[in-house]
Parts: sequence; structure tokens; C-alpha cells
Amino acid sequence: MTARIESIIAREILDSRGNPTIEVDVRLTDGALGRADVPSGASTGAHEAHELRDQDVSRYAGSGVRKAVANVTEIIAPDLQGRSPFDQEGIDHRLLELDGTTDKHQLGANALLGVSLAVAKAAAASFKLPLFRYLGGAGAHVLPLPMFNILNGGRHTDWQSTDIQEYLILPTGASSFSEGLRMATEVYHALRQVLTARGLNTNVGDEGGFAPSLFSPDDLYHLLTGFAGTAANTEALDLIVEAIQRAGYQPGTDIHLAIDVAASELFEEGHYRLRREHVTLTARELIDRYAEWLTRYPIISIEDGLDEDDWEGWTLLTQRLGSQVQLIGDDIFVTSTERIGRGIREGVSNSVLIKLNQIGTLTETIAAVELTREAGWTAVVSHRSGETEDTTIADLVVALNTGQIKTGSPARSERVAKYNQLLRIEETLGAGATYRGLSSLYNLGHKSPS
Ligand code: 2PG
Ligand code: MG
Repeated sequence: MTARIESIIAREILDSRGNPTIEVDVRLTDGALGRADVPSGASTGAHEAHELRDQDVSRYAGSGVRKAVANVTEIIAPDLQGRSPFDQEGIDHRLLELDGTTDKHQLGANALLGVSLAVAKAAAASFKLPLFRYLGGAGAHVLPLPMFNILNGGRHTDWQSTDIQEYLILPTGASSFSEGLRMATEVYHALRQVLTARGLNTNVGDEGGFAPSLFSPDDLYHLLTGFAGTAANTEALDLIVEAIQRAGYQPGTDIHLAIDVAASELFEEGHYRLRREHVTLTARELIDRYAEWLTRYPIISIEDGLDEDDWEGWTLLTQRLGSQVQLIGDDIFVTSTERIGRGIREGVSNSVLIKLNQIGTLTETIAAVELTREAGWTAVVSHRSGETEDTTIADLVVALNTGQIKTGSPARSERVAKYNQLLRIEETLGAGATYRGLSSLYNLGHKSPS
């Protein structure tokens, strides 16, 4: 007899920022167990599915998730009990029906995602298959090009570092995932030395990247010490280029750069405010800056270069830079097929960031990836700034062969857990593993950089 869902339980646990989040256990009649933890963002998109929090200020300042837990145990669990765990689409469809709202605010996208993923993991365990194999079948074989966020800024550092939220390094010249991981980790350690040599602090931000206090026009320390730094946002790029060289690698050959501007966080009354530089720019002026940076630095990917609702600006951005770099939409698309579909019709980018909890179920996430790839765009599977030890995204990126993952710096266990899981998957695949390096960005018919 094939296994059925026997029980579903949920609990409130903590994420990497010390905020409550939900964990779900699905147990099958054959004893198989699937456990999933749900991540949480800080620079969240306004159009993301609803993350249900208790708003009871007597606990965790209102951020508890007991309501989401109760929705799992009292509403979802009795309904799904006895169903087949192998019908993921049917399960996810039922979750959407039980919620009944477009933004999933009734039961909470966090409650739905916990169940959706735990069911998939229980099903994989029942088959005694690794999750990537259960989800991806025999064709799953592509290890992703990792995007390591080694310098954190923006909201992830309480605006103490740069305006740009993430500075990432991509080991494009590596011949395997594990070699890429080693190269990037060496650069991370070299960056620590570069910062220390400059008298800059080596504290880290939410995703494990360094968060130094960089040059700001009114920063007395820098003025008094006579350090003739450029503005914080480009100083970060200079420091990373130096770290790459210090580690013995060639910027633009062995390792390329990427940024996540998270520009929705900068957007105020139709303009983009760079707090660390004391300037306010139009979309066109900000695009000019990116264009100028592309001439000076080996940047091959820009995420959220403009605000989540600035569709006009995004069109302009894509017309100007879309043939030179990967332009990833995160907050603008929020992993929603509806918004990605509009983006494809209007030609507003060439890549989509894929975050499970932005949309709320595995089936909808896979649909978002499929739509993205059909358009010849790239899809980058991503963590959130608030994470746990759950490693589902490592399996998902291999299952779907999307070829790129963004999951933080090569430090802090909630980030490293995903990279370590990819090492295990690489080992399992052995000679069958593929690593595409630079061509991961252009493997879907998208024009390669000149
Ligand atoms: C992003 C993410 C993850 P957050 O903007 O891409 O790096 O941050 O989870 O805070 O939205
Ligand atoms: Mg982003």
C-alpha cells in the first residue's frame, strides 16, 4: 500500500535573526518524515504573499507565528490527513483552496509553504530518494554558479555600510561547484585582511558578508584619517576587486561581480535616495551610474536596479544594459507568474529571482521558473535574509537545473548549510554533475556579453 499523510504538526522556532518562524513536520503512514523551516525577508517586496505574524506585542514584539502554527494544526492538517504525499500539485492546489485569498493572508504564506515543502520532503524520504532527485527526476544534474554576498549593506546593515544591499562574487572561472566554493571563500578571507589593513571593521551583516562603515561625505573618521575614499557604494567594489587579487585571482576572468541594489528600499517620492552619498537621483541618473560602473568593474549581474513598481524605469534599464548584463527582478516579480508574465510581455528585465516564500507553495514556484525559462530568461534560486538550517533551496536549484543560486556569504551556518548541501549533491552526482561557470548566465538563448 502506498504511503499516505498520517500527521502534520507545526511549531514556532527561531530564524538566523532571532525572529520566530514556522517549522512543519509531515509524517507518512510508512514512517517517513519531512521537515521544513520557512525563511523570512527584511527587504520584502510590497507584492509578496502575506507572511502571517501574531501582532501580539506581549510576545516577540508581535512577530510570533502561533496563528500560522494553529492554522497548520487545526485547519490544514485535518484536511490533508489521508491524502497522497506524491501528488504535490494536488496538495498545493488544496492549500490554495483552504486559504482562499489571492495574497494568502487567511492562513499565511508561511503556514502554506511549510506544509508544501514538508510534504515534498516526506515523499522523497518515502521513496528513499534525495530531494533533488525526487523533485527533478533523472534529468537533474546542473550544479549552480553560486553568488556569494561578501559585503552587506542597505537595510541588512541598518544603513551603516553602503546603500547597495549586496555585493556578490561569482566564481565564473571555476571548473566545478566545489572549486568555486573554495575560490570564493578564499576571497572572503582576503577581504577580511583588506578591511583590517585599512582600519575598517569586519563585523558582518544579516547574510554573513562584511559590513564595514565605508566613506560618507560627513564621516569624520575618514576625513580625519585622510583616507581619500570614493563614495561608499563604489569603495565597496574597489575593496572587493583588491580582495580578489589578493587571493590570487583575476577579476573578470576567474571571478565576476554582481550587485543587488534592492532599489525599492531607496525609492522615495519618485526618486532614488542614496543616504550614504547624500544624493537623490532619477531612474535615468541611476541607470547612468550603473552604466559607468560597468565600464570600471567586472559586474555581470544587477538585481533590483530599480523600484518594484517602476516598470517604465525597468524598461529603460533593460534597453540600456540588458544586452551587457543579467538584470534580475526580485521585488518587481515576487516569484509570481502574473508579474513575471507582465515583465516578459513588456521586456523589463532578463532574469528572475526565485524565492519560495514570496509566493507560498512549491508548485507555484516551479511554475514561475518554467515561465521564466520559456522566455529565454535566467532564473536564480535565492535564500532570504532571515534563514534557518533548512537546505531545501540547494536541492531545488539542482532539481530544476536553473544554474544559479544566491545564498549569502561562505560564513554563518544558515548560509553555509546550503553550500554544504550542494557539496553533498555534487558528490552524489559524481561524474554526472555539470557546472557551467560563466555560461550559467547565458545558457538559455540569452545573448552573451560582448
Ligand atoms: C534579497 C534578499 C535576499 P531579503 O533582497 O534578494 O538576499 O533579501 O530576504 O531581505 O528580501
Ligand atoms: Mg533582492
